[in-house]
Amino acid sequence: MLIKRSPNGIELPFSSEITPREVFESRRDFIRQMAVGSIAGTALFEMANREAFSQTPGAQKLASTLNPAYALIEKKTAYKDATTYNNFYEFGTDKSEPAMNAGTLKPHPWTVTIEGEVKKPVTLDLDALLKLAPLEERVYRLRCVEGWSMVIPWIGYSLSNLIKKVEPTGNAKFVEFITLDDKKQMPGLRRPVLEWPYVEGLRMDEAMHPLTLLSLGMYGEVLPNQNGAPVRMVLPWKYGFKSAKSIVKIRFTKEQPRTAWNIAAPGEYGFYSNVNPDVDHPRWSQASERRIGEDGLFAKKRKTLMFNGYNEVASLYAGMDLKKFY
Ligand SMILES: Nc1nc2c(c(=O)[nH]1)N[C@H]1C(S)=C(S)[C@@H](COP(=O)(O)O)O[C@H]1N2
Ligand SMILES: [Mo]
Repeated sequence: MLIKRSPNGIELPFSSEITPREVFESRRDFIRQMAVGSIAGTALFEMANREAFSQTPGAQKLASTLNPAYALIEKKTAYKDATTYNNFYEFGTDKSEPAMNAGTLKPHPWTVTIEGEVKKPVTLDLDALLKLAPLEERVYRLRCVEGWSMVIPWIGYSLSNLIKKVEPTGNAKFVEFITLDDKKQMPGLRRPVLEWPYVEGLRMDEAMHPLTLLSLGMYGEVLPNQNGAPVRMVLPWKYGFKSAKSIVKIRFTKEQPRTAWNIAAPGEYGFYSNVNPDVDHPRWSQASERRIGEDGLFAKKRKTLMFNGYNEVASLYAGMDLKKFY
């Protein structure tokens, strides 16, 4: 991986290299694609897709019901890729580091404190979070600002379920998501890569949108540590960094929250950060992406879609200049 220095001197990753492992896996995928293409059978597609489900031995299963309204019909990213190619800077800045280092995270016991502009502030433990609303499986596309994407079967429910329970006051205009800040559990916090803790935020109407997922699991199991155990956000129409992991606090505010990446490089990462192929990152194009698992000599880049293909959110931004509010 190349490390590029941003104007303010912070090291930012720049993903472009194809690793030997990726080349090897792409060959396997290529052979599989040939087979699917020549026989063109649904059964074969299903067989190939089932390979995505080889989870962590001994991990806790999490029952859920597939929500057909959010079941993207695209080949799911292999579990192996989704759990070994991660951005989670609290465990290191290399894609492979979270999987190697996140064993020190203790995802239970765990509590999430909901505070700020709400009539009913509360601290919920994991059990309360799991029981707050029926668990759904939703297959979402996740697009990283670095130019790659995955398709992941998440487990969780709309954040709106939780928001309604705490009864926001009329002053609540934004929601802030705050990640755990414990050097003992997260060795990466010792390095000043970002301003810690990792903080993200949404406007209230974005937070209330049914797509906005509070996630407690993926691939039929509780979240692996490297994917943000035990609870994280998943915002499929925004760049991946908006989806904060390992959340301990949700705060309702009057003012737009400061966010970790906006603080680090305001000219590169805005508050909204909606996936937008027409607004390039200052240092690279956002017009296309590579799907993890397809990166090979024969794999074509995919066109990035406005709002990552989730057009149902477009009305949230009616009348806004999305070049200005990037
Ligand atoms: N706390 C925290 N949350 C985070 C990050 C991080 O470094 N720290 N990285 C973000 C980025 S850049 C991406 S692309 C996604 C990756 O999620 P995944 O590893 O589950 O695919 O997590 C996001 N959430
Ligand atoms: Mo990302």
